[in-house]
Amino acid sequence: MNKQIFLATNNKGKLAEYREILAPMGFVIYSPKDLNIDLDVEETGTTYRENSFLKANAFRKIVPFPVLSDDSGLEIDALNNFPGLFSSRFAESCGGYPQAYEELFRRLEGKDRSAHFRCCICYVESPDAKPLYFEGICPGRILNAPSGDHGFGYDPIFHCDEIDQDFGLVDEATKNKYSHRAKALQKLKLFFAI
Ligand code: ITT
Repeated sequence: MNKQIFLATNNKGKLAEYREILAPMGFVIYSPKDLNIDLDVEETGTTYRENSFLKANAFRKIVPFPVLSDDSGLEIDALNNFPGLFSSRFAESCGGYPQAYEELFRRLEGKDRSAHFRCCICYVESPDAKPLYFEGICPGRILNAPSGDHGFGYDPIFHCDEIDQDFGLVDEATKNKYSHRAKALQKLKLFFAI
C-alpha cells in the first residue's frame, strides 16, 4: 500500500501527533506546509464528520496523495458540549488559549466539570473515492487551573480519566496512546491492517 499520506491540517500539534503515531509503521506524512499549499478550508459543517470531509475533500483535489483530515474538539457536559465544534474558533474569539481557559473556568463555576475530547478522522484515498470515517473519544474533566504546558490547545486544562493524569503534564507518547486522536487512529490502523 501507498505509505505516503497527506494530512489536511494547518494545526502543528495535530501534525506532530499523526507523525509520532504513524511514522513507526513506515508512513510518511505530508502537510500543507511541506507542499507549499496555503489553504484554510472554511468549516461550514454542523458536525465533525461534515467538517472533516470538507477539509479532506478540498485538499484531495489538489494533492497527489491519499488524504487524512481531523476534525476535533473539547466537549464539556455542563455547557451542552460547548466549545465542541467551535473549540478553535472559541479560543480565537477569546484572544488566545489562556483567555479561553479563564472564560471556561468562569462558565463552569459551581458546575460539574465532566468533559471529553472528540476526534473524527476522514480518509479520502482518491479524488472519486468514498470518504471513510474513524472516530475516537477521550473522557475526563476540566481542571480548576491550568496544569503543565505539554500538548496543544486545551490540553493544559484537561485531566484524562483513563490514566488519571493531566494532559498538560504527560509526555507525547502517553497522550498518543490514550487520546481521542489515538483511539480514532487505532480504528484507521485496523482498517489498514497494520
Ligand atoms: P485544522 O482544521 O487545520 O486541522 P484546527 O485547529 O482548526 O486545525 P479543528 O477545527 O478540528 O482544527 O479544531 C480542533 C480544536 O479542538 C483545536 O484547535 C483545539 O482547540 C481543540 N483540540 C482538538 N484536539 C485537541 C487535543 O488533542 N488537545 C487539545 N486541544 C484539542
